[in-house]
Amino acid sequence: MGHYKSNVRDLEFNLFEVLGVQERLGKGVLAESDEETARGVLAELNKLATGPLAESFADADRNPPVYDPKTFSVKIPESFKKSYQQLIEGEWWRLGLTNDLGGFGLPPTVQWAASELILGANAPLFMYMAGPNFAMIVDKNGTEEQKHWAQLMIDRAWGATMVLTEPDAGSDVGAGRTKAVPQEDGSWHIDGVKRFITSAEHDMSENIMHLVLARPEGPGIETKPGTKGLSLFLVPKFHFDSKTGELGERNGAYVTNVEHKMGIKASTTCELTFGQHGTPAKGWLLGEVHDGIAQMFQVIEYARMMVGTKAIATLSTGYLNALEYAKERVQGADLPNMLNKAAPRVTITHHPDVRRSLMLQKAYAEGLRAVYLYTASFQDQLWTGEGDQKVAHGVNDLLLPIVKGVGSERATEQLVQSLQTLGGSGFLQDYPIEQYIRDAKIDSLYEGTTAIQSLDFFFRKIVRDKGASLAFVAGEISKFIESEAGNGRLKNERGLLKQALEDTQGMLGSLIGYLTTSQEDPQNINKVGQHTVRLLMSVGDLLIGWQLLKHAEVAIGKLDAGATAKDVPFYEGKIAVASFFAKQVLPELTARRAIVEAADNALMELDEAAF
Ligand code: ST9
Ligand code: FAD
Repeated sequence: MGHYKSNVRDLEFNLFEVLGVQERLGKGVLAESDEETARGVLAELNKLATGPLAESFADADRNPPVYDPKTFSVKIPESFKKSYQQLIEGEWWRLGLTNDLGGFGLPPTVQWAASELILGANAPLFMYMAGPNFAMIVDKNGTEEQKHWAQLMIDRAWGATMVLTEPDAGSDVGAGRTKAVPQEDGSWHIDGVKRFITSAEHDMSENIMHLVLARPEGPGIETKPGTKGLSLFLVPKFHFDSKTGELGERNGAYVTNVEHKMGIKASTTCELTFGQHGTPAKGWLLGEVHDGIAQMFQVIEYARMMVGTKAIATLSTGYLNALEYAKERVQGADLPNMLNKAAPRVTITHHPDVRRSLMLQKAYAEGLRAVYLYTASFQDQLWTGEGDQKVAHGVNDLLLPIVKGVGSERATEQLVQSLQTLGGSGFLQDYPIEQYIRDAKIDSLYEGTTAIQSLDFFFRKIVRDKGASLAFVAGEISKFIESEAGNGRLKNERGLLKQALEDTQGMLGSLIGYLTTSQEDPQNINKVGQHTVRLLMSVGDLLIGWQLLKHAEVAIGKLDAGATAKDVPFYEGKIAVASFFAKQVLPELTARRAIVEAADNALMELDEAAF
């Protein structure tokens, strides 16, 4: 058996028993698919993920890609290439494409559920497949000629990258100095050094299209500081025939270093140097507008969803590995027999603390899965054009920093608990969890750190939105609280959810208050900045608590209607985990609210020397 333990049953529960995705299928842009197609895709991909994709997971970690500075090239390990080939040959890169570009005609909920399987089995494989998806953004924003390039990127399975970061411009993308100078032939010469660029060099595709943010400079061009002065350029590794895609000369964008990392070692993280090795790095402005940051955010939104889903996928397999171990490992006696030295030894699942930890891992794995799929259900509406598009847009935007920020933070934290379940054995490379921890840590760093997600959540997704999307979601939670959900059996839990909602609203109210008073005392905004991550994590817990209870409601209905023997433990688990989370996690929000309400600026007034 490979390392990857998927949870297709829970994916299907979310899609078909909770979200009712099947009702969307068979119409409009989804005319070609039905429930059977969607289940079929999950089943087929699950076979691939647990088999050939998972196979190179450990090998590519122990024998990572090798960089040759003489040729600026990278050799990817053979085992990993073999896994990648399976994805390409199966045309799985079509999954995320729109119909006109050759997609499978499945909605984002199903796309993300399917993506979880690849991301959980071997995430770098997914990241190398960026070409077709990024081509969609080229198609959306490009000139007529560039739309054809997008098709070439898809047809020829080119790789692609998103190129923002520089040594002095990480979170602060607007500090980027890479420049672009216009040429007479309509192209631009890109000049500068980018760092930490994922997949910028490898030997698995004939070409790589770099999507590069650079600052245009030249006669008649107004240079603006910050992100608003950046434009997006298409910079191919090899020049190509504009019609056929046939490769020409090497372009002057070279990978000049590949980083040695803690995890996701199979994924190349590259320094990418433009125009400094004797050959100009030619780029083409995407579309005809200098609106690079807005265009790049179309890529970033997709990538943030991917990073959150990756983290959650890893947590889920970490939990299931821990669970399997715990069911087998015999150690110690039952606590009630602790004084009887001759008492029978039991499996560790008998120990209350192991149960507590396993249930918490389950709560975050399944609760976060519910949150990312709930988020994707709004992307479904945008994909099909059904429903209130403004609401769908706003709620998707609101929830992305939760999926990415909370997903990655809780995954890292709970994966450490999965390892703990295995005792000393968890520390060994005989088990996958140590690699899961190393591979998942990046998720709270790239695509915007957690602090950046929390600032985005508060300032852009709540304040700038005037609370509209948040009010929509809070309204849905309130409806659930006031309903008879659970047929009388979730009454206490709905009460706990009500308190959690009030506590979160209390936290938010305090932060809005500090923001408002910062107009008179600018230092008050630092009180906001101290607590935005706390708010993000708390809203995350609120949403997880709510989603788990919604699942419990469905499970109660299924049990009452007479579920099959095979399904009974699954549904009972749903009720148990929801109740556990409501009783053991949601009450923590009351204390967090008190902390936010009592905020002061002592931390900010402290001299740096005292740290
Ligand atoms: C990175 C990549 O880390 C890591 C992994 C890559 C993996 C790639 C592979 C992907 C996978 C694909 C595979 C597909 C395969 C499919 C197969 C299927 C099976 N939303 O607030 P302002 C815009 S990359 C939307 O003033 P500052 C907006 O245009 C590096 N737009 O910001 C706005 O203008 P306006 C990632 C947003 O103070 C403008 O920006 N690096 C949003 O100038 C300015 O906004 C980062 O993420 C948003 N949420 O700059 C950087 N926010 O206001 C993190 C802003 O007029 N830093 N815009 O609308 C930040 O995000 C900063 O907050 C900042 C601040 C840079 C935005
Ligand atoms: P910094 O911005 O220096 O942050 C350091 C610390 O300060 C963090 O804890 C951060 O939260 C905090 N901080 C910074 N600013 C603020 C603020 N305003 N408020 C509060 N806290 C703040 N980039 C690409 O362009 N393309 C890629 O493909 C890509 N892939 C990557 C792959 C890997 C493996 C890695 C490690 C990075 C990758 N990156 C990529 C870069 C990544 O997006 C950045 O590392 C990330 O955005 C953080 O920037 P930084 O490392 O410079 O950290």
